[in-house]
Amino acid sequence: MSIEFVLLGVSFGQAKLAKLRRELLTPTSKGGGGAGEGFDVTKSGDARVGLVGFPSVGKSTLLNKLTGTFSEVAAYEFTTLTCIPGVIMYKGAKIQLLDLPGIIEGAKDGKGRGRQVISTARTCNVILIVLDAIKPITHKRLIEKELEGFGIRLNKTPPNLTFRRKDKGGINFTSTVTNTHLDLETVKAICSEYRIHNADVSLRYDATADDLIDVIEGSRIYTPCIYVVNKIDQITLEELEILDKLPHYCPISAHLEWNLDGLLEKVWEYLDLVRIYTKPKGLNPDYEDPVIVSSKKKTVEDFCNRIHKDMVKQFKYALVWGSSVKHKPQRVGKEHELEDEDVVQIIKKI
Ligand SMILES: Nc1nc2c(ncn2[C@@H]2O[C@H](COP(=O)(O)OP(=O)(O)OP(=O)(O)O)[C@@H](O)[C@H]2O)c(=O)[nH]1
Ligand SMILES: [Mg+2]
Repeated sequence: MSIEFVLLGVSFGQAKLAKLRRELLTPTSKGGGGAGEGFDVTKSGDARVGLVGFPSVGKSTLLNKLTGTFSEVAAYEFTTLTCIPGVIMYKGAKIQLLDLPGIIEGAKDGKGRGRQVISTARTCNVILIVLDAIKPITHKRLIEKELEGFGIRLNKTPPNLTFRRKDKGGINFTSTVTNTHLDLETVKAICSEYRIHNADVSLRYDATADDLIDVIEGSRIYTPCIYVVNKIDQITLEELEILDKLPHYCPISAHLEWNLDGLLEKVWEYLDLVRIYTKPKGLNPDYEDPVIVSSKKKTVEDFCNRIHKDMVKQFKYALVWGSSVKHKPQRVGKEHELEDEDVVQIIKKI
């Protein structure tokens, strides 16, 4: 009995906290504060990658080395005061890299330019959390907390659970697996915190209270993240080996340009982009300038839309060469899913 009460207490607390966080993010009056507003930098290219970290970890140095763009570098903190975009051309894709001001603890609650930085991070396809190899590794968790508090979920997939509001019938809880975190009482407690008294909740895995809160609140963003540990020129080989155990990690020295190729390869992997080569009728495919689509939206229709918004209206069928098809070429419709490095020829209606 007492254990149940403790559990209930935890979930009450979590739900309350989550609600508080949301209220913090909601602007209190129109035009006031500008909460949730990022920096005014236009999205361009095929994907956007953001550099997030404490001051002086080497974000600007990294932007300069990777993109050739100039962003001021200095030994003092808060050198960068706004968002500076640069461009990386990689495997035919144009990747926008954003240098951002350093954030501090409490950034999500409005300290420094934190909110603007994190709002901009929300618009990125991949986030690079830059850490200083000579600073405590606990900094990793501090930065994660700031991003999480702003609704960004790092290297996570959306919770596989259904939450449906109803008009009546109370709270209904079903699960296809054994749950160690949630039971009917906890689910009811969380729902009541949001003044929800009628809903169906069904789980297909061992979800936590936080997972349920994420789904109830919505507006979560699921972003792949790489922990870039910079300044490895300052540590010993033994220390590097310990760092090596971190998941999603990439060691570099921006200043000495160590392992920047390794970092780009990892960024490419986490962006999970698909390159499609176009083949005009009677000509060779254009291998220099692929059309880039995301691996989540890679149908022939998505490909057409990347070229021109009206293209799909004239679409009759497509000929495809590559790993998504058996025959070379194969005739496909606009629902067909393409794979990396496929060659496509669009046949239009006459
Ligand atoms: N030893 C070493 N120093 C580095 C490296 N990268 C950057 N630095 C130094 O670290 C200091 C801070 O670098 P910046 O690139 O300005 O850092 P930042 O993260 O952009 O800092 P803010 O804009 O203040 O947030 C500078 O003195 C750099 O020369 C590296 O790989 N090794
Ligand atoms: Mg900087």
